[in-house]
Amino acid sequence: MAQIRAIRAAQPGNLMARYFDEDYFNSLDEPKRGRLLEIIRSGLENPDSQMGAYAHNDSDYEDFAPLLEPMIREYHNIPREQEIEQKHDWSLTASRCNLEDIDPGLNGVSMRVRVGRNLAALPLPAAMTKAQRLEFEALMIEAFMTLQDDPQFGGQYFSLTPGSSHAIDDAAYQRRVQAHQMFKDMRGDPYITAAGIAADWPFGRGMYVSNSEDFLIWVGEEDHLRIMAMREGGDLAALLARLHDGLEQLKGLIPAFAHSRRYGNITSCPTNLGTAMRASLHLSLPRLTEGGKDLGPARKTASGFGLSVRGAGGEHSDAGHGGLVDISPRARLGKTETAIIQRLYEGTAALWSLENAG
Ligand code: DAR
Repeated sequence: MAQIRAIRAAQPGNLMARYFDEDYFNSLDEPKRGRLLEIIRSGLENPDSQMGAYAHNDSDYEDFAPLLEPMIREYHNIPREQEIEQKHDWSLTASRCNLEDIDPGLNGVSMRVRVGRNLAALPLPAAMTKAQRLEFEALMIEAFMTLQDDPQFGGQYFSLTPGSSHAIDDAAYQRRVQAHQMFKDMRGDPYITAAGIAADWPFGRGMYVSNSEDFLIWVGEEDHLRIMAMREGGDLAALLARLHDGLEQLKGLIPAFAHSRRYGNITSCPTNLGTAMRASLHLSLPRLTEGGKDLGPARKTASGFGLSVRGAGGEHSDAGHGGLVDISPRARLGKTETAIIQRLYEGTAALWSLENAG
Protein backbone atom coordinates (compact mmCIF):
# COMPACT_ATOMS: atom_id res chain seq x y z
CA MET A 1 0.00 0.00 0.00
CA ALA A 2 2.72 2.40 -1.10
CA GLN A 3 0.02 4.91 -2.21
CA ILE A 4 -1.34 5.21 1.34
CA ARG A 5 2.13 5.49 2.81
CA ALA A 6 2.84 8.34 0.36
CA ILE A 7 -0.41 10.12 1.29
CA ARG A 8 0.36 9.65 4.99
CA ALA A 9 3.74 11.34 4.51
CA ALA A 10 2.49 14.15 2.27
CA GLN A 11 -0.89 14.81 3.92
CA PRO A 12 -0.78 14.17 7.68
CA GLY A 13 -4.32 15.61 7.99
CA ASN A 14 -5.79 12.71 6.00
CA LEU A 15 -7.16 10.61 8.86
CA MET A 16 -7.82 7.57 6.67
CA ALA A 17 -4.18 7.44 5.59
CA ARG A 18 -3.00 8.09 9.15
CA TYR A 19 -4.97 5.18 10.65
CA PHE A 20 -4.95 2.70 7.75
CA ASP A 21 -3.24 -0.50 8.90
CA GLU A 22 -1.96 -2.89 6.21
CA ASP A 23 -2.05 -5.97 8.47
CA TYR A 24 -5.69 -5.24 9.36
CA PHE A 25 -6.55 -4.80 5.68
CA ASN A 26 -4.82 -8.07 4.73
CA SER A 27 -6.66 -9.89 7.55
CA LEU A 28 -10.00 -9.23 5.83
CA ASP A 29 -11.60 -11.63 3.36
CA GLU A 30 -11.80 -10.60 -0.30
CA PRO A 31 -15.37 -9.19 -0.18
CA LYS A 32 -14.58 -7.04 2.89
CA ARG A 33 -11.33 -5.79 1.33
CA GLY A 34 -13.39 -4.72 -1.69
CA ARG A 35 -15.94 -2.92 0.51
CA LEU A 36 -13.26 -1.13 2.47
CA LEU A 37 -11.48 0.10 -0.67
CA GLU A 38 -14.79 1.64 -1.84
CA ILE A 39 -15.26 3.34 1.55
CA ILE A 40 -11.80 4.91 1.43
CA ARG A 41 -11.69 5.61 -2.34
CA SER A 42 -12.37 9.34 -1.80
CA GLY A 43 -9.41 9.66 0.57
CA LEU A 44 -7.15 7.79 -1.87
CA GLU A 45 -8.15 9.94 -4.84
CA ASN A 46 -8.17 13.16 -2.79
CA PRO A 47 -5.06 13.10 -0.59
CA ASP A 48 -5.98 16.49 0.94
CA SER A 49 -9.09 14.96 2.53
CA GLN A 50 -9.72 15.58 6.24
CA MET A 51 -11.48 12.27 6.92
CA GLY A 52 -10.97 10.41 3.61
CA ALA A 53 -13.84 7.94 3.91
CA TYR A 54 -17.59 7.73 3.30
CA ALA A 55 -19.81 4.89 4.53
CA HIS A 56 -21.84 2.93 1.97
CA ASN A 57 -24.10 1.15 4.47
CA ASP A 58 -24.93 1.95 8.09
CA SER A 59 -23.31 -1.37 9.09
CA ASP A 60 -19.94 -0.13 7.78
CA TYR A 61 -19.20 1.76 11.01
CA GLU A 62 -19.27 -1.46 13.05
CA ASP A 63 -17.96 -3.79 10.29
CA PHE A 64 -14.82 -1.66 9.81
CA ALA A 65 -14.47 -0.23 13.32
CA PRO A 66 -10.71 -1.03 13.60
CA LEU A 67 -10.07 1.62 10.93
CA LEU A 68 -13.08 3.94 11.22
CA GLU A 69 -13.33 4.25 15.01
CA PRO A 70 -9.85 5.79 15.57
CA MET A 71 -10.55 8.23 12.73
CA ILE A 72 -13.91 9.16 14.29
CA ARG A 73 -12.39 9.57 17.77
CA GLU A 74 -9.68 11.87 16.43
CA TYR A 75 -12.01 14.05 14.39
CA HIS A 76 -14.64 14.40 17.14
CA ASN A 77 -12.00 14.69 19.88
CA ILE A 78 -13.23 11.62 21.85
CA PRO A 79 -10.38 10.04 23.83
CA ARG A 80 -9.79 6.27 23.60
CA GLU A 81 -10.78 5.73 27.23
CA GLN A 82 -14.15 7.50 26.76
CA GLU A 83 -17.10 5.41 25.56
CA ILE A 84 -18.70 6.73 22.38
CA GLU A 85 -22.38 7.35 23.07
CA GLN A 86 -24.66 9.91 21.46
CA LYS A 87 -27.34 11.60 23.55
CA HIS A 88 -29.91 14.05 22.17
CA ASP A 89 -31.14 17.27 23.79
CA TRP A 90 -33.04 20.01 21.95
CA SER A 91 -34.08 21.76 25.16
CA LEU A 92 -32.47 25.08 24.17
CA THR A 93 -35.55 25.59 22.03
CA ALA A 94 -37.24 26.78 25.21
CA SER A 95 -34.66 29.33 26.35
CA ARG A 96 -32.89 32.51 25.15
CA CYS A 97 -29.85 32.40 22.92
CA ASN A 98 -29.69 35.57 20.89
CA LEU A 99 -26.67 37.11 19.13
CA GLU A 100 -28.03 40.57 19.93
CA ASP A 101 -26.97 39.90 23.54
CA ILE A 102 -23.39 39.85 22.25
CA ASP A 103 -23.83 43.04 20.22
CA PRO A 104 -27.13 44.78 19.35
CA GLY A 105 -25.74 45.13 15.83
CA LEU A 106 -25.78 41.34 15.38
CA ASN A 107 -29.48 41.37 14.43
CA GLY A 108 -29.27 40.60 10.71
CA VAL A 109 -26.91 37.64 10.74
CA SER A 110 -27.35 34.80 8.22
CA MET A 111 -27.90 31.79 10.45
CA ARG A 112 -28.41 28.18 9.38
CA VAL A 113 -28.79 24.93 11.24
CA ARG A 114 -29.12 21.62 9.43
CA VAL A 115 -29.20 17.95 10.25
CA GLY A 116 -28.41 15.00 7.98
CA ARG A 117 -30.67 11.96 8.06
CA ASN A 118 -30.67 8.63 6.18
CA LEU A 119 -33.46 6.06 5.97
CA ALA A 120 -32.50 2.79 7.66
CA ALA A 121 -34.20 0.78 4.90
CA LEU A 122 -31.91 1.95 2.05
CA PRO A 123 -28.16 1.92 1.36
CA LEU A 124 -26.39 5.23 1.98
CA PRO A 125 -26.07 7.53 -1.09
CA ALA A 126 -22.64 6.18 -2.09
CA ALA A 127 -24.11 2.73 -2.71
CA MET A 128 -27.58 3.55 -4.08
CA THR A 129 -28.57 2.40 -7.57
CA LYS A 130 -30.33 4.86 -9.89
CA ALA A 131 -33.57 2.95 -9.32
CA GLN A 132 -33.15 3.30 -5.53
CA ARG A 133 -32.51 7.05 -5.87
CA LEU A 134 -35.75 7.42 -7.89
CA GLU A 135 -37.65 5.13 -5.46
CA PHE A 136 -36.45 7.25 -2.53
CA GLU A 137 -37.41 10.51 -4.24
CA ALA A 138 -40.89 9.13 -4.99
CA LEU A 139 -41.28 8.22 -1.31
CA MET A 140 -40.28 11.74 -0.28
CA ILE A 141 -42.62 13.36 -2.85
CA GLU A 142 -45.49 11.40 -1.31
CA ALA A 143 -44.56 12.79 2.11
CA PHE A 144 -44.24 16.33 0.71
CA MET A 145 -47.76 16.09 -0.73
CA THR A 146 -48.93 15.97 2.89
CA LEU A 147 -46.37 18.43 4.31
CA GLN A 148 -47.23 21.06 1.69
CA ASP A 149 -50.63 21.58 3.35
CA ASP A 150 -49.22 21.99 6.87
CA PRO A 151 -49.96 25.47 8.32
CA GLN A 152 -46.44 25.82 9.75
CA PHE A 153 -44.38 24.03 7.10
CA GLY A 154 -46.46 24.21 3.94
CA GLY A 155 -44.39 24.62 0.80
CA GLN A 156 -43.38 23.12 -2.53
CA TYR A 157 -41.04 20.40 -3.83
CA PHE A 158 -38.73 21.08 -6.78
CA SER A 159 -37.19 18.08 -8.50
CA LEU A 160 -34.01 17.94 -10.56
CA THR A 161 -35.00 14.57 -12.05
CA PRO A 162 -35.44 15.04 -15.82
CA GLY A 163 -39.10 14.69 -16.78
CA SER A 164 -40.35 14.91 -13.20
CA SER A 165 -43.84 16.42 -12.78
CA HIS A 166 -42.18 18.57 -10.08
CA ALA A 167 -39.24 19.62 -12.28
CA ILE A 168 -37.68 23.05 -11.71
CA ASP A 169 -36.43 24.95 -14.78
CA ASP A 170 -32.73 25.64 -14.98
CA ALA A 171 -33.00 29.44 -14.45
CA ALA A 172 -35.07 28.94 -11.28
CA TYR A 173 -32.65 26.23 -10.11
CA GLN A 174 -29.68 28.55 -10.58
CA ARG A 175 -31.49 31.32 -8.65
CA ARG A 176 -32.06 28.92 -5.75
CA VAL A 177 -28.38 27.91 -5.83
CA GLN A 178 -27.28 31.55 -5.81
CA ALA A 179 -29.59 32.13 -2.82
CA HIS A 180 -27.74 29.28 -1.01
CA GLN A 181 -31.06 27.41 -0.80
CA MET A 182 -30.38 24.62 -3.31
CA PHE A 183 -27.26 22.48 -3.62
CA LYS A 184 -24.96 22.76 -6.64
CA ASP A 185 -24.19 20.09 -9.24
CA MET A 186 -22.65 17.46 -6.99
CA ARG A 187 -20.22 16.35 -9.70
CA GLY A 188 -18.26 19.52 -8.97
CA ASP A 189 -17.18 18.10 -5.59
CA PRO A 190 -14.29 15.65 -6.17
CA TYR A 191 -14.66 14.12 -2.71
CA ILE A 192 -18.26 12.97 -3.01
CA THR A 193 -17.79 12.17 -6.71
CA ALA A 194 -14.96 9.75 -5.88
CA ALA A 195 -17.16 8.25 -3.16
CA GLY A 196 -19.98 7.51 -5.63
CA ILE A 197 -22.36 9.89 -3.84
CA ALA A 198 -22.79 12.09 -6.95
CA ALA A 199 -23.60 9.10 -9.20
CA ASP A 200 -26.69 9.29 -11.49
CA TRP A 201 -26.79 13.11 -11.11
CA PRO A 202 -29.34 14.72 -11.23
CA PHE A 203 -31.76 11.77 -10.93
CA GLY A 204 -33.46 11.44 -7.54
CA ARG A 205 -32.37 14.89 -6.37
CA GLY A 206 -34.48 17.88 -5.35
CA MET A 207 -35.47 20.32 -2.67
CA TYR A 208 -38.55 21.04 -0.57
CA VAL A 209 -38.88 24.69 0.51
CA SER A 210 -41.47 26.11 2.89
CA ASN A 211 -43.60 29.05 1.76
CA SER A 212 -41.78 31.15 4.37
CA GLU A 213 -38.49 29.98 2.77
CA ASP A 214 -36.91 29.38 6.20
CA PHE A 215 -37.36 25.59 6.28
CA LEU A 216 -35.79 23.45 3.54
CA ILE A 217 -35.21 19.77 2.86
CA TRP A 218 -32.56 18.60 0.39
CA VAL A 219 -33.29 15.21 -1.19
CA GLY A 220 -30.44 13.03 -2.44
CA GLU A 221 -27.41 15.12 -1.61
CA GLU A 222 -24.55 13.81 0.56
CA ASP A 223 -27.11 12.16 2.85
CA HIS A 224 -30.59 10.98 1.87
CA LEU A 225 -31.94 14.12 3.54
CA ARG A 226 -30.54 17.40 4.75
CA ILE A 227 -33.20 19.18 6.83
CA MET A 228 -32.45 22.79 7.60
CA ALA A 229 -33.74 26.05 9.04
CA MET A 230 -32.18 29.27 7.80
CA ARG A 231 -32.95 32.85 8.83
CA GLU A 232 -31.47 36.34 8.96
CA GLY A 233 -31.48 37.64 12.53
CA GLY A 234 -29.87 36.75 15.84
CA ASP A 235 -32.25 34.38 17.61
CA LEU A 236 -30.45 31.03 17.58
CA ALA A 237 -32.99 29.47 19.99
CA ALA A 238 -35.89 30.24 17.64
CA LEU A 239 -33.91 28.86 14.70
CA LEU A 240 -33.28 25.58 16.53
CA ALA A 241 -36.95 25.38 17.49
CA ARG A 242 -37.97 25.86 13.85
CA LEU A 243 -35.71 23.00 12.77
CA HIS A 244 -36.81 20.73 15.63
CA ASP A 245 -40.52 21.25 14.92
CA GLY A 246 -40.06 20.70 11.18
CA LEU A 247 -38.04 17.55 11.77
CA GLU A 248 -40.71 16.16 14.09
CA GLN A 249 -43.39 16.90 11.48
CA LEU A 250 -41.35 15.12 8.78
CA LYS A 251 -40.60 12.07 10.94
CA GLY A 252 -44.32 11.34 11.12
CA LEU A 253 -44.49 11.04 7.32
CA ILE A 254 -41.55 8.75 6.39
CA PRO A 255 -39.89 5.48 7.51
CA ALA A 256 -37.36 5.33 10.35
CA PHE A 257 -33.91 6.92 10.20
CA ALA A 258 -30.66 4.95 10.55
CA HIS A 259 -29.54 5.46 14.17
CA SER A 260 -27.33 3.71 16.72
CA ARG A 261 -26.70 4.21 20.46
CA ARG A 262 -23.00 4.76 19.87
CA TYR A 263 -22.99 6.83 16.69
CA GLY A 264 -26.42 8.49 16.88
CA ASN A 265 -27.66 9.50 13.45
CA ILE A 266 -25.78 7.46 10.83
CA THR A 267 -24.40 9.61 8.00
CA SER A 268 -22.35 9.16 4.83
CA CYS A 269 -19.42 11.10 6.19
CA PRO A 270 -18.02 10.22 9.62
CA THR A 271 -17.61 13.94 10.32
CA ASN A 272 -21.40 14.26 10.52
CA LEU A 273 -22.21 11.35 12.85
CA GLY A 274 -24.08 11.84 16.12
CA THR A 275 -26.33 14.86 15.98
CA ALA A 276 -25.49 15.16 12.26
CA MET A 277 -26.00 18.84 12.99
CA ARG A 278 -24.12 21.68 11.41
CA ALA A 279 -25.07 25.00 13.01
CA SER A 280 -23.44 27.96 11.29
CA LEU A 281 -23.61 31.68 10.80
CA HIS A 282 -21.93 34.28 8.61
CA LEU A 283 -19.76 36.84 10.37
CA SER A 284 -17.67 39.66 8.93
CA LEU A 285 -14.14 39.28 10.34
CA PRO A 286 -12.00 41.63 8.22
CA ARG A 287 -9.37 41.89 10.94
CA LEU A 288 -9.08 38.13 11.60
CA THR A 289 -9.04 37.35 7.87
CA GLU A 290 -6.71 40.16 6.85
CA GLY A 291 -9.46 41.79 4.81
CA GLY A 292 -10.70 38.47 3.50
CA LYS A 293 -7.38 37.55 1.95
CA ASP A 294 -6.42 34.81 4.40
CA LEU A 295 -8.68 32.46 6.36
CA GLY A 296 -5.66 31.10 8.24
CA PRO A 297 -5.58 33.47 11.25
CA ALA A 298 -9.38 33.22 11.74
CA ARG A 299 -9.19 29.41 11.44
CA LYS A 300 -6.40 29.23 14.03
CA THR A 301 -8.24 31.47 16.48
CA ALA A 302 -11.62 29.78 15.93
CA SER A 303 -10.24 26.27 16.41
CA GLY A 304 -9.40 27.29 19.97
CA PHE A 305 -13.13 27.69 20.52
CA GLY A 306 -13.97 24.37 18.79
CA LEU A 307 -15.16 26.19 15.67
CA SER A 308 -14.43 25.57 11.99
CA VAL A 309 -14.20 28.46 9.53
CA ARG A 310 -15.22 28.26 5.87
CA GLY A 311 -15.66 30.86 3.20
CA ALA A 312 -19.15 32.37 2.98
CA GLY A 313 -19.74 30.39 -0.24
CA GLY A 314 -19.70 27.06 1.57
CA GLU A 315 -17.24 24.21 1.87
CA HIS A 316 -13.91 24.77 0.08
CA SER A 317 -14.72 28.47 -0.66
CA ASP A 318 -12.70 31.60 0.22
CA ALA A 319 -13.76 34.46 2.49
CA GLY A 320 -16.44 36.68 1.05
CA HIS A 321 -16.40 40.47 0.67
CA GLY A 322 -15.15 42.25 3.80
CA GLY A 323 -13.92 39.00 5.34
CA LEU A 324 -17.35 37.37 5.47
CA VAL A 325 -16.88 33.84 6.77
CA ASP A 326 -19.04 30.90 7.80
CA ILE A 327 -18.30 29.67 11.31
CA SER A 328 -19.60 26.46 12.88
CA PRO A 329 -18.81 24.08 15.75
CA ARG A 330 -16.61 21.26 14.45
CA ALA A 331 -17.78 18.30 16.52
CA ARG A 332 -21.17 16.72 15.86
CA LEU A 333 -20.74 13.41 17.75
CA GLY A 334 -20.82 13.17 21.55
CA LYS A 335 -22.30 16.65 21.85
CA THR A 336 -26.03 17.33 22.10
CA GLU A 337 -27.96 19.63 19.81
CA THR A 338 -28.24 22.17 22.63
CA ALA A 339 -24.50 22.06 23.30
CA ILE A 340 -23.70 22.69 19.64
CA ILE A 341 -25.87 25.81 19.51
CA GLN A 342 -24.40 27.06 22.79
CA ARG A 343 -20.87 26.42 21.43
CA LEU A 344 -21.74 28.46 18.33
CA TYR A 345 -23.07 31.31 20.50
CA GLU A 346 -20.05 31.33 22.84
CA GLY A 347 -17.55 30.98 19.97
CA THR A 348 -19.20 33.86 18.10
CA ALA A 349 -18.99 36.05 21.20
CA ALA A 350 -15.27 35.28 21.58
CA LEU A 351 -14.43 35.86 17.89
CA TRP A 352 -16.49 39.06 17.79
CA SER A 353 -14.66 40.35 20.84
CA LEU A 354 -11.24 39.62 19.27
CA GLU A 355 -12.29 41.11 15.93
CA ASN A 356 -13.35 44.36 17.61
CA ALA A 357 -10.65 44.55 20.29
CA GLY A 358 -8.54 47.70 20.60
N1 DAR B 1 -14.05 16.40 2.00
C1 DAR B 1 -14.25 15.23 2.86
C2 DAR B 1 -15.39 15.48 3.87
C3 DAR B 1 -15.11 16.56 4.86
C4 DAR B 1 -16.36 16.97 5.64
N2 DAR B 1 -17.37 17.58 4.74
C5 DAR B 1 -18.44 16.90 4.31
N3 DAR B 1 -18.76 15.72 4.75
N4 DAR B 1 -19.22 17.50 3.41
C6 DAR B 1 -12.95 14.93 3.60
O1 DAR B 1 -12.81 13.81 4.09
O2 DAR B 1 -12.14 15.83 3.72
